[in-house]
Amino acid sequence: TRTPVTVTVTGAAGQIGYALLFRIASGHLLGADVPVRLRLLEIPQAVKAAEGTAMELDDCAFPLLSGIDIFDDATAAFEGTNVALLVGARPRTKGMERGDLLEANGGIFKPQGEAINAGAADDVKVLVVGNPANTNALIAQSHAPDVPAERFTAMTRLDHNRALAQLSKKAGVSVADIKKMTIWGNHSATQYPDVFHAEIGGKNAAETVNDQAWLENDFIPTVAKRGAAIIEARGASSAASAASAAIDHVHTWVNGTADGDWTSMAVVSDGSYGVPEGLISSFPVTTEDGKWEIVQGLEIDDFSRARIDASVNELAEERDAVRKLGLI
Ligand code: NAX
Repeated sequence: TRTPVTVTVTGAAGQIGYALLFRIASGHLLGADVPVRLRLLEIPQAVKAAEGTAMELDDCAFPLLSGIDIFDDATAAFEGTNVALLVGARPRTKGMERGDLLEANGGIFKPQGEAINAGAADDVKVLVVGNPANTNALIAQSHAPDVPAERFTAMTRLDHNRALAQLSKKAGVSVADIKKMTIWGNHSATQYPDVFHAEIGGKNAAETVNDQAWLENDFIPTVAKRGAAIIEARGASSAASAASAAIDHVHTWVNGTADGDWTSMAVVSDGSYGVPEGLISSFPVTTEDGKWEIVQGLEIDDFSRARIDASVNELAEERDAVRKLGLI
């Protein structure tokens, strides 16, 4: 039998954690033949709730789940970690300025980056879900100098999946018929969901839909503001869909993208498409053998250029702000 893969989940007692852990333990993260060992990290006040979730995980009798440990200390939680899912974060509360938000999250992601650097497995892969996800990933990455920068990623797969769903409805096709969707930039309202390179049944999606007004006034804002619409409808933020996207992100990273398709991941920029080197920005990426690569050579027209630049500028501002705060 295979050696279990160690997966650390932070914010394990939160609502995404609750939707995520059962899918990891049932084999959806890494595959139906890969045993997992869970390490859960929470703040001390939420450890008891995490213990409750662990009791339920026990009660599922998942054959692939080979153990669960719960921690309130990051150094211990990331010991030997192969896959780190950083979900816990400090939400923005009323009256909180952006600087306060970045600072509060720096207090979480700096020590977690240090802990990953100190104790994670050599092959560690990190996905940051907690917002502001791209910049939190940048903070963690900059405190893990011994871990290759490309192992730190942030989640835009939920935005990618939302874009697939919207386009499939508009075009009256299954999401499975759509390939090469792209989310560019920041996981925020400035993100740019790009259908100009997407394909529906092998044909260009933008040409197939041929409705620029829908694209500008419906598709892009609907995808970018979907998080707020879910809160409005559900009275709570996206949880099961966010967990599902996190599963997809890691599964694709580990198992590879299909031929003729790609996915969206926020990854450290090498300067591709004019995105400043070092920013953790969403790109079209292919994956193979546990490694990602930014898709090269796509033509970017003025419409797309302006939107990519706006989102990337926001990322640069966030980076400058956390630099000023001494967080990177
Ligand atoms: P919850 O507030 O339900 O859960 C967060 C959990 O994190 C809490 O249990 C809290 O105790 C824990 N936590 C706080 N600080 C911690 C620390 N230092 N170490 C370990 N655990 C800690 O939030 P939930 O709805 O689960 O959302 C989690 C994060 O995901 C939020 O930051 C949210 O904004 C973000 N999201 C990101 C998305 C994305 O696409 N990238 C989409 C969904 C979601 O909004």
